[in-house]
Amino acid sequence: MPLGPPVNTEPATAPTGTAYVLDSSFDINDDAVTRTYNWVIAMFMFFSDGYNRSYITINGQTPGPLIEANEGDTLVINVQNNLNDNQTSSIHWHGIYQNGTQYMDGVPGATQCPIQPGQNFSYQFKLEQYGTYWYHSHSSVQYTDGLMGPLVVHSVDDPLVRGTDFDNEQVLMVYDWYHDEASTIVNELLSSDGYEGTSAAPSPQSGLINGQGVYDCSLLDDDSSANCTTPTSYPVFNVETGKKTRFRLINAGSHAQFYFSVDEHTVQVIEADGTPVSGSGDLHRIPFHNGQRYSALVDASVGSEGDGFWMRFTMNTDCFSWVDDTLNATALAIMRYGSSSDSDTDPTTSDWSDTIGSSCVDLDEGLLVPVVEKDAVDSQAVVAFDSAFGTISYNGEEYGRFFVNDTTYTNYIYHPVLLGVASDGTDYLDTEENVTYAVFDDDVWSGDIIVSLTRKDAALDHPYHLHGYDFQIVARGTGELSIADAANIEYNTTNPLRRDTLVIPGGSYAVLRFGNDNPGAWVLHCHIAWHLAEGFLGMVISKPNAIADIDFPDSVNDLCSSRPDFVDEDTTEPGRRRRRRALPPNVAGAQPEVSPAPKAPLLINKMPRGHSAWSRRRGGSSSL
Ligand SMILES: [Cu+2]
Repeated sequence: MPLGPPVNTEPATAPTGTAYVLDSSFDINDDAVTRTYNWVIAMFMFFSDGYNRSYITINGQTPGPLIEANEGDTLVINVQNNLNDNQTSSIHWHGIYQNGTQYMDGVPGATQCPIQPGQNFSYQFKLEQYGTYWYHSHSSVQYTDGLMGPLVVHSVDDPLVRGTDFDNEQVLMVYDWYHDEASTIVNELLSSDGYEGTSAAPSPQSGLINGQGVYDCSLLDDDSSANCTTPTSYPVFNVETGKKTRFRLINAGSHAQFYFSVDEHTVQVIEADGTPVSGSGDLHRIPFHNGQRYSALVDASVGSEGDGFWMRFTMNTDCFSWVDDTLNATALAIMRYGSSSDSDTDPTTSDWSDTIGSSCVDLDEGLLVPVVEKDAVDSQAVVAFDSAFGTISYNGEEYGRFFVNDTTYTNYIYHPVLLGVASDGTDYLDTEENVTYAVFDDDVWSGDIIVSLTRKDAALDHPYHLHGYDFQIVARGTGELSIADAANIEYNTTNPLRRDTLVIPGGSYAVLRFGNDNPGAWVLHCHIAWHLAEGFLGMVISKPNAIADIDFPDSVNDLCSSRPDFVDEDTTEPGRRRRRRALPPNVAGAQPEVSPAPKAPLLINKMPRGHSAWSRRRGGSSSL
């Protein structure tokens, strides 16, 4: 199929109105069906928060279409990549186990080769879980530019029942937004100069809620403000007077942890990353970080028909290394009683008085008790991941990178590890030294992953996401936890919280226990898109012998064989390591400059104490 224009000039659309409202007519008792979606990925201009720039869209929409299905259904998503400039793509289904369809996890370099421009790939998998999930590109930083959307799975087994526990449902996708394209930011971030002079993750400009926001253009200098028109109204979300709404919160962001609150309304958390929970009590604010989801129950019994209350989505800037003065840190929306979409009458309500936390941490897990109880079983294997920020030297220049167990992830997108292990067994891992692996053998049915943020990465907090599983958080603590010491600590094995994304604060560790029952190559990474781009990823290999028995569909093998001849087999991603001005022009048919392939051992220089990248950390310590 021929590609369209590089950027479509007509504006993209946001999922306004009822696009993300779950309809009560959706029958969760239906027999299992196959649901088919046809998506075209392309770039459109848009101005969601008032600032005009390009977005990566699905069928012209950003964020993308809601997928709503029942447990037991099979999803078929035909993805047509119509991006130009040789941009390959992929879609990852965040939190979906993919047990038996490991090659559909959507991670180039781990579970598949990427989808070529002009190519169509069909993701097909069965849903064997329920809850609030989302999907996003796992190619470069495309999701930061808008290529993502919500995925909600119902089940007759879900203890949270519409009509009993809540009356209405609404998805709220919330994310930090950048006025520079993410591809531009990441190219500079990975260069020796960094972005805005630093290799620390960038500060966003605003927050979007379901693709809508209000940016104060006066924060920009004259050059940029010519491209910016401050919107005159806020997004409106309706609630039924006297009824309970389940807001399915998804942090689809790339850096910012958000606090969610509604003026004069307490909220209860009833689901965390697909796990129904109880015990949160009445909260004023809910913090949620990149990749995390919560269902927040709001009882519309405070006001009366037509009343409006501010909904606040406030970034926790304590999670940032530096804050730009162009940041609008709070995204506002109007929660309006009844069906009026009036966006002209602003609420006059006041925020809760409790301050936004001064640390970058999860909602207390003690408040999130799984309703479907599951005690942790003893683990038979334990691995330890630590992380570090440092630099690599290449051709006389220094580049800021993250390291997991002293290896900075270099993603060879045409060497998917799953396919390599399937053909060569774990010997394959000895030939690919671009990532840290942890192998959980076939006879292990429960494993522990220790993640420590202490040794050389004690200054930052990271939201960790594991693919292929949810895990039980069986321990947290301060300092570093070695494998030897892990035998001597106390574990919380009584119905611990299960989730797939957690925040690990700097200077601490967490122990993640998982059932090793899903053969595959599962990435474990920081969900801050910028940290991932800088190499913050390790890999968990589950049941290597079972991987050898996987029967790959032809379509998956074809992705690898359809690499064009002019594209190097050792292409890495994200590429284009040079400064923006030095980048070669994107000529049709030409491949952007490939990153140097650091297969030889790299000289690793740990970043010295007080380096400028961290000394800009706002209000925090700069010590490493
Ligand atoms: Cu991180």
